[in-house]
Amino acid sequence: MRIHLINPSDASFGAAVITPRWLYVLAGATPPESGDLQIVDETLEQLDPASVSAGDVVGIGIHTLNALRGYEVGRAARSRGAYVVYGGIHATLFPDEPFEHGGAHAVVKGDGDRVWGEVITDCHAGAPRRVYDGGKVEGCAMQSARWDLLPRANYMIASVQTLRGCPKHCSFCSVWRTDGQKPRVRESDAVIDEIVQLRRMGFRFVALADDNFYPVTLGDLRMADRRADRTAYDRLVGIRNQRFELMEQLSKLPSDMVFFTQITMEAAEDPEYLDAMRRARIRGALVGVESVTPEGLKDIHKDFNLSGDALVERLQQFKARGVHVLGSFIFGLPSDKPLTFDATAVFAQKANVTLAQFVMLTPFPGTHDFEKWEASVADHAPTIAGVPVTRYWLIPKHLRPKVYTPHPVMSPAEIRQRTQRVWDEFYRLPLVWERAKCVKSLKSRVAFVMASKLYRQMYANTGISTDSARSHRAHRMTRLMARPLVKLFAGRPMPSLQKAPRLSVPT
Ligand code: B12
Ligand code: SF4
Repeated sequence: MRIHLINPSDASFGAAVITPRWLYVLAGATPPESGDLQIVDETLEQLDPASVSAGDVVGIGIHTLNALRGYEVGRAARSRGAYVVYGGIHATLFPDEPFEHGGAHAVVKGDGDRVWGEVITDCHAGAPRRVYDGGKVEGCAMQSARWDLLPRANYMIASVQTLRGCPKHCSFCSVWRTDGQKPRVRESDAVIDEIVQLRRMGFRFVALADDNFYPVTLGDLRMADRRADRTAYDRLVGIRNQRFELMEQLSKLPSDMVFFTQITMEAAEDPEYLDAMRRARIRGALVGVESVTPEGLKDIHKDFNLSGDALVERLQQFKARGVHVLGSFIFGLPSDKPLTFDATAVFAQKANVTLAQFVMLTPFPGTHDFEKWEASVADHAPTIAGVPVTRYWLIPKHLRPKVYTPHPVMSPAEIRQRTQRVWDEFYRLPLVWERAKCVKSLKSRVAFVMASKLYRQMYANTGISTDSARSHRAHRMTRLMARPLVKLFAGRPMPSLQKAPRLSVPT
């Protein structure tokens, strides 16, 4: 009997940018006596259903946009007699759906770190429960990943989590609900152990795949400090100290390592924090700029962000302190106008962000935006292929709309076209080459240009470049670029790298 862990994807490229962490965390949570483990990341290659046999346990992790493919995989596995178990954010939010569409025997809600072993035991006994609640595992109990099982040659960047949860409550994001608003910080030693293991395997680039790397702001501290009861203040100071301790340990790792993460822009007010990030070689951070207008920020409950010149200044602070910004922008907010697109394109240049993504507002389940939208269409939601649009992830991909919420002044087609134009403008070759000056050697500049182009190919998902022949060409190009990029991103393996008490780097 075997255990299969499957990361579903419609598109496979032979190589991928970032390791899907959940696969290797669940591999770590799989009791060794459970049987052989087969890990399939469909962003590399599709599952061969013949590899699944009767009595096997098949774990499938789904987020909203790959749920439909996940259900297809689950039905195929069930028809071969396997036990089919779903987990991940989408299964957590819609625990009944995998039974209806994906041939599920069981669903795990929340974190799989602790509960996965129990699920396997129940399946082996022939009696899985319908729903398991894995809850929100505390930082000290989070499972480390089994990187020894990773096909090293297929990934550019590894992913390690240092905390889960985010204290904010942006209207388009579900993380603060599913992962909680209380940051759950992992122990630095566990994080560093994983990174040392990854460096031994030759990974130089590591994504710190946290929801928000800056969980305690100076404003939070000031507010807590005003209270007579010191509990909250002491807790926040404790979390802040843990962050500095982690960054101190990261700074002791080999000097060619590069980390990046996701962070709120409030970190720019905290030079001490940014300096610690630079010393830790956290060279890049995705910053959710979202909108360049105050009205846009209000639309999404992100009043803690800035707009206008203050925003430019804030983003430049990151760069001034050695942290490059991947600016993330959302188009299609209710207050957006045609001019907003041009203003955003100009802004991205002016703020000198190193990379950028321009996403179209998508009502993801579990968010305020989704609830508002679902309530607004109530029981008269239009249907496509028999599926109400409020369950858009169940609509076959080629029929799925790209814009869902009606906009007061623009049509969906206009939002898509304008968004695509901003992507195209930002990733024009001469501009990318100019931005590539942020790295020194010619090899690094070439890697930067290729990575920028690949990023654009993979994430400019406006539906315009993904139509027809252009989509096939883009797909082929991505496949061709992915392999050489893995090589360009790789570092020298350091099999004898040691940690503790202080890292000694072999010469
Ligand atoms: C890192 C990250 C990325 C990275 C890397 C993705 C990768 N290859 O791993 C990048 C930048 C590429 C990315 C891209 C996108 N992402 Co993303 N990403 C994340 C982030 C911050 C962390 C994911 C992670 O590694 N977590 C660590 C692992 C260990 O945790 P986990 O996945 O939650 O798994 C645990 C449980 O869910 C459970 N579990 C998971 N699977 C299974 C399966 C079984 C069988 C069981 C038992 C349990 C189980 O157990 C695990 C251990 O506890 C999450 C936020 C989050 N909190 O999850 C968003 C998140 C998953 N992303 C999100 C989105 C929207 C996207 C994009 C669509 C963004 C965009 N507009 O382009 C793209 C989609 C890419 C794609 N097609 O897959 C949303 C998904 C929302 C949703 N409802 O689906 C999230 C939740 C963020 C958010 N703001 O809401 N992402
Ligand atoms: S700051 Fe980021 S992770 Fe936190 S709620 Fe907002 S979008 Fe989500």
